[in-house]
Amino acid sequence: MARPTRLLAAALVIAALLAGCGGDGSGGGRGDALPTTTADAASNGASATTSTSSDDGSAPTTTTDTGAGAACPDDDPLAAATSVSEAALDIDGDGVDDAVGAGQVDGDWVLVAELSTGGVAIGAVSDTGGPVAVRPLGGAPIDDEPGAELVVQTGAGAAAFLVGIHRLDGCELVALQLGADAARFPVGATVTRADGVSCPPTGGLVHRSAESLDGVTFDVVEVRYVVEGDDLVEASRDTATLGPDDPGFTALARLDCGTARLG
Ligand SMILES: [Ca+2]
Repeated sequence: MARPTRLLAAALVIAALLAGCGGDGSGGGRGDALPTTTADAASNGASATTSTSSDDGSAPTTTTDTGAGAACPDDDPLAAATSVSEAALDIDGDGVDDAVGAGQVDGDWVLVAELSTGGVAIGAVSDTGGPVAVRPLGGAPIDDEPGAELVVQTGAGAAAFLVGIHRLDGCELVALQLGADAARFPVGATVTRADGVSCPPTGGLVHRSAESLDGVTFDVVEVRYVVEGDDLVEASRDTATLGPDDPGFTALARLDCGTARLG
């Protein structure tokens, strides 16, 4: 049986984790402490982008999957949106930050990236959780295409935020899928549970899920995903048992994806 003093210590540790991830249990109030993430810059280096141009008449047209912002429309649907929030992130991979925004248009959450290579890319967040505004948080390179993937806050609960990932595909900001649904990962902690997400420099995405019976020692499952098309595919799965003195314990509930910041 766990002694009360150990439970108190565990509660203090979890409180520290919550402060570190910006979640205070109030469901995503703005201005909370930011996570202490230290990740590499989101840009993965400049990559020349090619604007498609048509020759006279019959030249075959070639389209690229990413980065061809010049081929995208200029209309910005956020011009008429409410609850707009913004972030800067190099999504098209030319080494220059793009202006990313999220807002509500006729009740639907819309993502927009004004690409430095020209034009506007648009996406949607259709599956939200909790009464919290959808927000672009920044991001990191996750797939093997040029540019960073966008981490989006898609909801929040009592002790955790929900984050999803969008990638640029042509002129669309497509939500990465996990199984049949858009991927959504919790980030946060209670006394007996912690969830965190990392974007390793080598690419892919890691979700840590930790549970505890006594609030002191946590059984951790760490799943690494890689991107195949628009899908997150499990590449490896590791388990560990961590206590407060183990390296990595205080990172269990963090969001550690490039420039992405909760709060
Ligand atoms: Ca850019």
